[in-house]
Amino acid sequence: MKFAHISDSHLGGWRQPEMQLLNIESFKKAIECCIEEKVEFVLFTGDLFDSPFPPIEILKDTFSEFRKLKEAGIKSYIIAGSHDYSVSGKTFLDVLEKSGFCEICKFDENEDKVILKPIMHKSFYIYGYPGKKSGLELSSLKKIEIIEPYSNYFRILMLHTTIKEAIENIPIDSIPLNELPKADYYALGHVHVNFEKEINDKPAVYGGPTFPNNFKELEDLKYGAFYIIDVEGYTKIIRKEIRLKEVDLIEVEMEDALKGTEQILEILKRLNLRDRIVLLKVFGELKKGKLSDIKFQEIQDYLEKNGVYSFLKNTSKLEAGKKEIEVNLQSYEMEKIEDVLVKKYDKENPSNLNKLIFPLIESLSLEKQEGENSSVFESRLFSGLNKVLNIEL
Ligand SMILES: [Mn+2]
Repeated sequence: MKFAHISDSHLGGWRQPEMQLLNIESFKKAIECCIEEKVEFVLFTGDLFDSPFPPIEILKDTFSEFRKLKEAGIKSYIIAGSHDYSVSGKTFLDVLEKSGFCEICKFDENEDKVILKPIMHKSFYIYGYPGKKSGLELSSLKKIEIIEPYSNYFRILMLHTTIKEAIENIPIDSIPLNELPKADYYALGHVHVNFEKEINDKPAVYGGPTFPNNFKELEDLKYGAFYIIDVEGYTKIIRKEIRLKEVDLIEVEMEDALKGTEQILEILKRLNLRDRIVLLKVFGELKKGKLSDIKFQEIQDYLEKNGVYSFLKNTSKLEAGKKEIEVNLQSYEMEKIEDVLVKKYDKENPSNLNKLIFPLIESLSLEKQEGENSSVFESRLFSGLNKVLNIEL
């Protein structure tokens, strides 16, 4: 008997339309594979959606995928994640459940304890507790109890949180697995890493993401993934990579921004990047020119003409030389003025937080799209902000 574990799909995530498409296509691929493999059921361990109120187009696609599972006789069991959780308790996961496409894990919670109620599926007992914003689920997880199954049943514990074993020494709030009820399979979501480990002989697996969520994740993970778990005899964990497009990371060290465009184009011209995702990372300390001297639009036009699927850039490790502070404020370009003022401020008031100023300005300059309602826009805005501030993983 097999089941599948899908996590952190963040449907509706990504600002670039072609990346949003790839995100949903990756999810569809995972569902298609679950049907081909004839799994018993699929576990969704949170952040199915990127926000509690996803756009209609995303909902249409998602519902149609859940319908395919249902028509194939495959059950879907689900918990909310930190992104699709809402304080009011109302999310689109409830709509999915009410329309008969999935079952959300239930529990009783009071001040002293949290009792997880099992979903029983043949010889499986499936328990789950949702993730919340900013790791607020951790205090509840410390007081979890489960309604025990009959002895031979296979126990699955679904959680959307950070376990200590997955982050090692990074100072983030987390919970060690041995503080949780015993399970035969820990189906985890939240941290976007490639993590599968046996802890006390039992597998603990972060199931996602089904597609990387940002530049950094594309760089680290390249592709999305999900898992199939075969419990015939012994428990076998099979990682299924979802490779729809190849990813190329191009790193350019730069000293002279005035020659930057040329320098980058020269490198790109040597490569065949047709239909690939190009990640351009420019780093170094500028001795001449400034960031705005690099003509990224020209680079993008070149890549588009050569059939690149998507072009993403990251210049956060490109530091401006000291000269730049001298830029004349008489040049009325807004970006330049901001740049000068922020650098001046940073010099007078050094703080690590100053690094957040530009990412925050960029993130806050998000515009409401046509037909997008305020709550969707707001959650898109906040989700971007959270990423900048590293509130969510
Ligand atoms: Mn996530």
